[in-house]
Amino acid sequence: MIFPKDFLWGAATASYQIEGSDLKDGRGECIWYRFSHTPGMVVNGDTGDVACDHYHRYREDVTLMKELGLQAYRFSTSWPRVLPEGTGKVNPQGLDFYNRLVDEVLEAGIRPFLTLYHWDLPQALQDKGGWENPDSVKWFADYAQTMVDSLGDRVKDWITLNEPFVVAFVGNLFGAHAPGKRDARAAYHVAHHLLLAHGAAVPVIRQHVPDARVGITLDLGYFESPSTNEADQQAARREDGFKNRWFLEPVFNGVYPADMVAWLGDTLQGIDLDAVKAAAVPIDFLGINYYTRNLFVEGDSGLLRTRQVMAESNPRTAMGWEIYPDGLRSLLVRVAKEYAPPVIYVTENGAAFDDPAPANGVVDDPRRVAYLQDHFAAAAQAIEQGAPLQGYFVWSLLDNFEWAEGYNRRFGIIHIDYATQRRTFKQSARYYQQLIAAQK
Ligand code: IFM
Repeated sequence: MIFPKDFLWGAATASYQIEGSDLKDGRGECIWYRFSHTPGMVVNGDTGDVACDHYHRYREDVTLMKELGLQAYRFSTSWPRVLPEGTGKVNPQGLDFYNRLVDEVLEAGIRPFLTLYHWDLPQALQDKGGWENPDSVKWFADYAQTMVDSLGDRVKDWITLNEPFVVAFVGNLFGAHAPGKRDARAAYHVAHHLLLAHGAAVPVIRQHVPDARVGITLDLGYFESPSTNEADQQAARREDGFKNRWFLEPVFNGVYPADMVAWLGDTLQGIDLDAVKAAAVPIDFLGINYYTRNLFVEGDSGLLRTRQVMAESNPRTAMGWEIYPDGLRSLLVRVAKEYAPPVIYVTENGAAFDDPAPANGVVDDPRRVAYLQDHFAAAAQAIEQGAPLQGYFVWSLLDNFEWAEGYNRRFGIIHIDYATQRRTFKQSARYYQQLIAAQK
């Protein structure tokens, strides 16, 4: 595997998934606090109340990052920890935490990549309609300003949103994530305001941090149909429109994909579709999160009239996701060709497996090692084929709160014993450590 000399090797986390200390030190309630405390929403009734206790153990965690040899660390800030009501009065203890974290990361020689929104919307704003409310665009831009004012002198890599698809559709159409709605119209309004919020925040960041590099992270899928039947091919194309092009087209071209607009018809009622041109602000990089391939054929019900089918031959992760590294290669090359982002980072890639308990100071996770190896190789091929890929963030640094799956799914390269909060390197962490050292 050959990577460019200055390729960045990193790992990623997100605030609600690791920090814990919800409602402590002035932090306001977030939608995931409310959702996870609602019976039946998360497996085992798990919540992010304690998670990895990173809020108190961040120093130890940064030491582990340093030991791994990480060159970059992607994390997110919790909006309600900084602005408990979402707007207005700042919580100084919240800002202080992120200041200390950033200093610690820099001190370790690691480049911080800060994501402003990784799903923990202040509940106070959800009570006003959340992302369905057009005011959310301004709320987000103001929050961005608070963060750049405080950290912009040291943080130079900024990501506005993580996975707006999941925020809009898993949270508001499928109801599996906070705020738990099942309403297609609401979901498309949410997606629209997220795109406008991204467009509004980028100039705010640039204005306050002239040397900032700013991007957005999209979870892009690799969609195919196993059949050559025209209707099935169209079904896969619709899924691509739903998940990929609904965000790629606005961010790069300032328009919604015409085929999807025609398909969705009335569902989009009330949205000023032209306004999405405001999402097409120049960005310095595109973050791509890739995990799996999805196969679709024509179906007879649902908004998109598609039906997912399984590829029986390939192994799956504990999430039930097909392991398909070539989808990453293909996606990177396609996005480079069709949208020409100046730089791409894989801002998340990794896998959940049912790991054994630590034994003799290590966790044996050969399937995660193989998963990473194969996806790194696919990324190297994509670079050879012209993708401007300049860095890779493994998801995740630590086992953590996997949203509706709670602590039942482990994505970390570092194992967390939740009873003792003890951290143990998995074999995959050792593999990654050696790879980074060798690449250096
Ligand atoms: O844990 C999540 C992360 O928060 C967003 N991307 C996908 C990961 C695995 O499901």
